[in-house]
Amino acid sequence: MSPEKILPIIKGPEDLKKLSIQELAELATEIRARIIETVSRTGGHLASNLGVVELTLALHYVFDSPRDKIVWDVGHQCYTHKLLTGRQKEFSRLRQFGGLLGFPCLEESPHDAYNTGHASTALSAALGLAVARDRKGEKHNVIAVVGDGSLTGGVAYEALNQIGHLRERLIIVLNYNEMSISPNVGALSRYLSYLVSGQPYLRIKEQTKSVLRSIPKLGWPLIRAARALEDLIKKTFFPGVFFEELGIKYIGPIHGHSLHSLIEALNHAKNYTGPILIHCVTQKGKGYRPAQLDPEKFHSASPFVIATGEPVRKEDRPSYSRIFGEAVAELGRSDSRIIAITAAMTDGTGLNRFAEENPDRFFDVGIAEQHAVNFAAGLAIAGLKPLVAIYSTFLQRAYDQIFHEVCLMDLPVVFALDRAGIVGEDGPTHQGTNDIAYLRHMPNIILMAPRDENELRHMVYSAFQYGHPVAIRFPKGAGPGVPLEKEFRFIPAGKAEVLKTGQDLLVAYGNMVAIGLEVASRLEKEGISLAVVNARFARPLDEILLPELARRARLVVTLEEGVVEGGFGSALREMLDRHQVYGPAFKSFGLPTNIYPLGKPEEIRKVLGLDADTLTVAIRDFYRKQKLL
Ligand SMILES: Cc1ncc(C[n+]2csc(CCOP(=O)(O)OP(=O)(O)O)c2C)c(N)n1
Repeated sequence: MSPEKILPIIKGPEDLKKLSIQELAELATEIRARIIETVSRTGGHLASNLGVVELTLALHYVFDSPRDKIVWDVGHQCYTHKLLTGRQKEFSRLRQFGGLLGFPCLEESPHDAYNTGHASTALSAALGLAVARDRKGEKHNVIAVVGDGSLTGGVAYEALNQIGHLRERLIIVLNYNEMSISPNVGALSRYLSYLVSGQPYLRIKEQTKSVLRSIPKLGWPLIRAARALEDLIKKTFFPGVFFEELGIKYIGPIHGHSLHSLIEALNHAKNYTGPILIHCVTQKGKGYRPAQLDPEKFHSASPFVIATGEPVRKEDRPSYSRIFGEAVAELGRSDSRIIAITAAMTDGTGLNRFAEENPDRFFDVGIAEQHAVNFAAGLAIAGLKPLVAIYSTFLQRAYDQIFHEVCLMDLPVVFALDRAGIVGEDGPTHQGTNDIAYLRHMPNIILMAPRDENELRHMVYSAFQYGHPVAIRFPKGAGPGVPLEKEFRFIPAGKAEVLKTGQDLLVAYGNMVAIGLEVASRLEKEGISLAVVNARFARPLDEILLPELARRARLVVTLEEGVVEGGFGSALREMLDRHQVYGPAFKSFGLPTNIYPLGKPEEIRKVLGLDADTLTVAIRDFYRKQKLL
């Protein structure tokens, strides 16, 4: 890496304004090198960040942050922004325990105008900021930066609807790179790509102009007729007519890596008195060949070798996502009613195999979780077997659809909640810790969580048999690496399994079963005897086995990697209450509802007390407090 000359002297955005365009371009090169070097160590959203270096420089060159407010949609592309706003030193600890968040963070800097992590929210938030500004008589600019992928989310259209209606002064920068995580999908995406690739209006306009120029003396009627013709052409072909019709001025498409074009367009937008959208064309992964060639792989990369782009560490065990995806593909081969749906996460959810084998039975609906669930309900009511694979944190979006479209009608939709539990380096917006609580009270739903990847396969198989809404939650990363049984096995709904006998009772859910076994075996050596039950289901619970074991126990503990409030432990407690089992002392170990520290899952687990060491101590203490030791 050649030594940085300009970046170290940029202490804040004001320092940018002293630079020439040439120096800004050199700074862009230094920033790219810094981002590549850092992310190669820490992992992170490489391709998206490399794509917006010039755009971010131009934004900070033209506007005055923090007075002017820049709202980043998703926020995963904010690394250059962080480097330009006084966080260069901390940047080396990006996404690390105690380090810098990879998303905007109000607590980190006044330059972060709004916290994001989930997609499609920037337009609504920016409109709120713009309306507040005007009502308070302030004068600053509000700029929303939104990707074409994020523009597939329904909430973005709800915002556009109100933006065009209110016509407040607001700048929207559409960062168009043809990619969501995978290539972008949908009719609007096709329209945007048409604007960029065809640009028929520009050609026709030039032709019209040259025809008009070639007529020597035009009278006003002819000029008016020519203008009307131009308007007609504009209406038919004008780039951005969609936005213009909504009442949002459109500029573009412009070259998103040309500092000159960006600065010119942003300056123009700054002086505009209503809502205006600048359509910038950028390239994901720009400046790093492996990321340019495979932007999907480098959307969110784990640490890699810069020279080759290859990951530093190759997982020796397959991820839960992969095992899940293979099970779905296998089941799809013998049941043509299975339809798989993803909300812009084909690869992440492991559905790529099914998608390749069944292109007509696979749907990427864009970043549209609510629609995905509603769409699945339509398929289910018509007799098909839809599977909706969405990360736990993003399914939160579709709460009402799960309730109103699926559960109330008791439709057999299978939800696969990947990244359930502690997710790690992406920070608080991405933790999948709420799903047990937000699903547990839904009518008719069956909730389950496998203790390992083998059980996941059986759960996927069983889920399609129940004939009710089903949600299977499983964690990020690899399972314990147990051998996989070839034949699928049916697990009756609500059937728990005893893994170890003992006097008192430990009931664990999902990935906490392995930790529960470890803790129980350590405590056994101290004379503490705990039966360990793999609950498998949070709903319905095993109404026979669990009350029976609890009745005999002096103490019951539950383990879950989810929020305790409204979680699995609460479910068991309510069930014991229903069965009038009041004898044993009861304690739930799980997660708090407040914001989690940043770091690797194992670091977060330790801080929050869900690792085997801390749990061993905590359960021993519980025995002591109950005077059972
Ligand atoms: C509600 C929600 N669903 C899914 C995601 C996962 N996700 C993160 S970034 C991204 C793609 C965003 O594409 P785009 O806005 O075009 O930004 P780009 O990375 O292409 O710059 C997706 C699907 C998310 N953050 N939020």
